Amino acid sequence: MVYNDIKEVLPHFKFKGTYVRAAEITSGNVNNTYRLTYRCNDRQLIYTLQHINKYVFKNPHLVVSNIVAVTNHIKRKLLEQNKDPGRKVLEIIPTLSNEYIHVDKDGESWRAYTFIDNADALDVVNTLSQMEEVGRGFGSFQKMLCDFPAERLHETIPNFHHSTKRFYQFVRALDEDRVGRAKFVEPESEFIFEHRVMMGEIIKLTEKGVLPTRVTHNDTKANNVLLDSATGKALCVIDLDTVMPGSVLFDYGDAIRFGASTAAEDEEDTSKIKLHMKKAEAFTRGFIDETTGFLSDEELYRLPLGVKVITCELAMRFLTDYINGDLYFKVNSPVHNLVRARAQIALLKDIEKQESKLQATVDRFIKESSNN
Ligand code: GN1
Ligand code: MG
Repeated sequence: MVYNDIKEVLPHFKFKGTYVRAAEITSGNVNNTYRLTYRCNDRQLIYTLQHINKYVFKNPHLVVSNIVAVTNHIKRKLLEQNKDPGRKVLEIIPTLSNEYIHVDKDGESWRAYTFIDNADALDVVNTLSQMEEVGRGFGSFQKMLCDFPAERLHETIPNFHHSTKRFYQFVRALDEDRVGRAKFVEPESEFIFEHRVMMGEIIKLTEKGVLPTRVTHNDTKANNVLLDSATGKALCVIDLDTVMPGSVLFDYGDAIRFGASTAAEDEEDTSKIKLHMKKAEAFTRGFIDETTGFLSDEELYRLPLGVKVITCELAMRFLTDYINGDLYFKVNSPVHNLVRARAQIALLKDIEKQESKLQATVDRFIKESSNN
């Protein structure tokens, strides 16, 4: 089944050896991803192939151009530090015509990576040491890119984390009510309206120049850091599609939102959804350890704001997509986006309850790491 979907695409890439099998990886909400196995001189080679969602990424060539720029920069840094970039940075497989994207006969875009083997991408973070490593992974990603001029990157999804513009998109969706779902989302919509000022704070501080714009990952879910299966240490940051200019507060916030929640992003039973403070603490330790020295105090002390803003923004994005009839995120049922939105709202309510504890944790690690 999977092979039939991709068989015309495979010969266009410079994969080594002969094709053995393909399996779909279903964890992403936007692109379709396949794990490919090839055999070359008795060795097994694994690749990742992705079909890029055109509705989300209007210009896939700009997406890969950002990825190439960023991965080359990281590779150069690793070599300067005498480190082997082999398993520490993604490598794109070119097409036979030396492009990074293959456009098929239907105009669909595809790209491929080498697969980093013996590494785990955690959908659920079980232990505190894993969570600390995820923090180190995203922190060192920031560190390696802290001297990369953000303005060189394309804004591949304009206003991706512009929470205020996203709020206007949400209001427009409610007004248009294309599929008649607005009547089902009154309490959730009220929650978003009540939080609109808080949601605009990062944008406001950035516009005022209090917060800098730097290269950010913008999708810092725990499963976007690969951990070495043997040592448990952070190896490599993946899913670089949304690497763009942005605020570090979103990267910190999104990682806590996803990795330090006691339940899945689409948990139906909202009573199960809380902020797991110990996991938040573990992530913060790893992240701050890697990022003090180049993040400003204005950024460091405001990291907890990122957790609130991104959780609210994502609740609103899921709700907007539900109202629009599920155009953006992949769904497994007609209420999937609504369930996701409710889960994010439940999480935000608990984050608000534990906000001062989270702030105290962040303050403590900033002080500890500046004393070292
Ligand atoms: C999407 O497809 P995935 O899982 O990499 C989305 C993120 C959301 C995330 C929520 C380009 O990411 O912004 O935070 O779902 N990516 C895009 O799970 O919109
Ligand atoms: Mg992503």
